[in-house]
Amino acid sequence: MDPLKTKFNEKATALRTEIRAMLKEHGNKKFDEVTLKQIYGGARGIKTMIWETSQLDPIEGIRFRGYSIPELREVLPKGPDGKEPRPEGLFWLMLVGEIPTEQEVKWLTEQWLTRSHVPEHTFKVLDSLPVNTHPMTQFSLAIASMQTESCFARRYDEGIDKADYWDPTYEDTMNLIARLPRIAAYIYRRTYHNGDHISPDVSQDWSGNFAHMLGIEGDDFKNLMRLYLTIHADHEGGNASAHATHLVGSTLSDAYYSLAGGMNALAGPLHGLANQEVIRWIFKMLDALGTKSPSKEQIADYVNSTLSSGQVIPGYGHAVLRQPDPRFMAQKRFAEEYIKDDEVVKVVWKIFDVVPPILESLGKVKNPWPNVDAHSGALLVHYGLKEYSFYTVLFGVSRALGVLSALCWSRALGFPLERPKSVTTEWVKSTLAKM
Ligand code: FAM
Repeated sequence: MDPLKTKFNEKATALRTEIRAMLKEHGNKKFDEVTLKQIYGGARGIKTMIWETSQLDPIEGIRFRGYSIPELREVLPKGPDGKEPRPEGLFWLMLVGEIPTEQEVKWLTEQWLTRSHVPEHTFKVLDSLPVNTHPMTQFSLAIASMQTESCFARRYDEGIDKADYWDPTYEDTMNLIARLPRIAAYIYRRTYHNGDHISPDVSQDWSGNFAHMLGIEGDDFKNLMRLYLTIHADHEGGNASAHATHLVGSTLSDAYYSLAGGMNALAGPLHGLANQEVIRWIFKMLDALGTKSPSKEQIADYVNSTLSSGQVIPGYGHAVLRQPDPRFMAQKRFAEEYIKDDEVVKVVWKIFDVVPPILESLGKVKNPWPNVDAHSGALLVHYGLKEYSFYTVLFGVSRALGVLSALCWSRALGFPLERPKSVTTEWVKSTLAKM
């Protein structure tokens, strides 16, 4: 018996019935209007998708099933030393909308362990790539290569009933998430540690085992991984990795294809790749200034020179948020508690003082505050994970929890193929002429 699957099915059946009735009664009510600016402006803010697992408020930041990040830290079951939340618990919450018990989270950890076997050919695919292939390319290819194992694709071939799509999607989701730490660690060790791989430690939780396979021991790094893998998991449905996963999935491509699509979106510098860009930018700045402890004036000069060469300040700004990102604040809190004297961390905090007023003074940046990526690099570097081109893979392992639980909901609620309308500028001009 799979208690999570049973619970999910119960919740999904009830919500499906509720939505059907709601659509029957209110299906033609208006919920939004679209301006020309939004049509040309990346569809910012247009309400056009259902995403059950989390919702983003511009000021408060993300809430997962109603819980803010500080609240999650209180209520989710924690790692062995009781300090940081276990991402397994967040997955449970996102999938069924309930805070799991310690027992339920333990069950999930064990489930993922039993499902964690990576097919041999995936390692062969990875080993066939040049070792300097970007880790995100490796990650995306490894995920796609496991599509051979998709329960959904097999059941679809066999002629599955539409009403049951959610079931093999759930199985794919569980199997895929279970394998990601092994794949990510394999990529890390082959790329930066001469292929000196570390076997899983089945006595540990999902994050602890991941830290172990990366080759970074110590309880504090395991705690950092628990926090990191929790806070990066979901950011409602419109962000590029979530939306890409959703779009690919809406064609009934299985979880492997869908997640690979989402990871390709995460690999862009305006999205998940910003975490590598931030630390690269900081190290370039320290090099250029010739100091490990620059003054605020020196940082301000460097920020201005970055801006005047037409580049963005990585880790700052957001398409939705209009306050410091609570995910940034959660990492700052972690740094204050665990490593407050770290030199790079202190630089990150100085940048936090310096950058917002400068971006604000440009008069066009809608959010001058730091986002999730502004802090993570400094924490990782502290514990020895210095190879920053790997950072987006860590983000991806976490993001899979949100986008795949949302994919289960999309199949359970019977969401159709996504197909928004596009128009040409010619059409816009002729429509404007008639207005
Ligand atoms: N540095 C310099 N200029 C910035 C900026 C920044 N950090 N953030 C925004 N702007 C500029 C932006 O390029 C645009 O300029 P133009 O009109 O000349 O094209 C203008 O301000 C208005 O942009 P916006 O409406 O405030 O932001 P968008 O919604 O278009 O874009 C971001 C949002 C995140 C892509 C943008 O803030 C950015 O490029 N930030 C730096 C990259 C980054 O940190 N990305 C990670 C985002 C993170 F949350 C994630 O997805 N992991």
